[in-house]
Amino acid sequence: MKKIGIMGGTFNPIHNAHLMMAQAAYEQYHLDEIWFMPSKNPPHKRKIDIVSEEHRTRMIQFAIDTIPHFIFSDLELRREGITYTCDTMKMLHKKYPKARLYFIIGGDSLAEFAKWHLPEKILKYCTVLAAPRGAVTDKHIKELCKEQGERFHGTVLPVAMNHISISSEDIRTRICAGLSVLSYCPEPVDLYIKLHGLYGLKEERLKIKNSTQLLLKCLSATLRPGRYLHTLRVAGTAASLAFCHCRQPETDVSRAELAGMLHDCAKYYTGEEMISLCDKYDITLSDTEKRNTALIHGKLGAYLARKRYGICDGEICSAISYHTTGKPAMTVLEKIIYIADYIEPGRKMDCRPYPLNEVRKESFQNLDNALLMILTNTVTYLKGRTGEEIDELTIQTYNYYKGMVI
Ligand code: DGI
Ligand code: FE
Ligand code: FE
Repeated sequence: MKKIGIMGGTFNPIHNAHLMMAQAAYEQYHLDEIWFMPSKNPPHKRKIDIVSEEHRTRMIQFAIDTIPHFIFSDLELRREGITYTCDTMKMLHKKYPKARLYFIIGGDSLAEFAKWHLPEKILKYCTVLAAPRGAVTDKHIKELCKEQGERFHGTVLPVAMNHISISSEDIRTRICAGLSVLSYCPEPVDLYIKLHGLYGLKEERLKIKNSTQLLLKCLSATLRPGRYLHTLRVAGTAASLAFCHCRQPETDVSRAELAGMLHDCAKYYTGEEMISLCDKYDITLSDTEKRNTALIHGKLGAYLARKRYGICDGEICSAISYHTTGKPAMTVLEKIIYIADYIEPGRKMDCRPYPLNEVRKESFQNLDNALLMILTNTVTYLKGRTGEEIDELTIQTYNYYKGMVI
């Protein structure tokens, strides 16, 4: 029988005490998995600063990505209206009748259990595991578990762990006061907060200039793991193409590498977020871009490269900006990024009419020929997809290179 532990909460933001509590419950009760299940933002405005569901989701994912038995669950985020724990537990019980459910909470929450919505119903579907937290110390926790279990006719068991005084509220207060939270939450979460100026922090605080290591840390704290690995491969491929085609390999190889690393740096935002960020930063979007938000991440990425990562090299920024559509009369660096994105070794797609390996070979012979092969493939692919709108710039680029290559 599979034993699933559920960690609920706002995770505003997730921190090390959440992770330690989950791990302690996992070990002591031999659980198979722990599901981190953030709750929805309340529809009415509240006093405390709850950041968007997307931000909270991504911070949780970065905190647990490398731990195989910690799993992200968007079950509560996807549900309509107010979500009560008792309903979530009932739903899980119905969906997974063979699993045993454990709901993991802090002792401070257990002390308030009577105020929860239908505590008896919660205990009907799951066992509550409570860890020392807040005013409820390791000395009190056993007694409190027994008391609440008897009162609400269910099983409430203690999780033994050292009392850790980290809370999301502490973190928000420290950030607002400009203090470090590095020992309070995993490093990627700390970086994510800084990069997005969450909890009252000024976004401008983080200026990164040419420090590759820090840049990579920031990218891996914002991009999903697969996308991050893709950007590393594009950077490597772009560097190789620069070796092959650039006149000044000493400088151009590292510029190509940097542009490759950053080309998808805005790719993690949802379409809605991208539209609202472009509005905020005065980036003009065409109607086609508003309808097909997959086209926006180049423009927004170029903005982030400049403002967030301090890249002043205009050609690197324009290579990022045009990497999805291309544009007529591209510079060598712009071509290299466009091509590297398509041919990087992780790409496995079935390309027509030009197979990927042919495009790869041609890329190291003649950039314009390779470009036309990719554009032909892309236009063919987009035409074959019903309802897919081809961007005006993609068409212009295709026509331009079709006219150029004999
Ligand atoms: O960001 P990547 O996935 O690495 O690659 P990309 O920047 O080339 O983006 C690929 C996406 O962009 C893919 O979903 C297809 C889409 N795309 C590219 N050109 C056009 C396009 N979508 C539309 N609607 N029109 C285009 O002209
Ligand atoms: Fe892209
Ligand atoms: Fe890409």
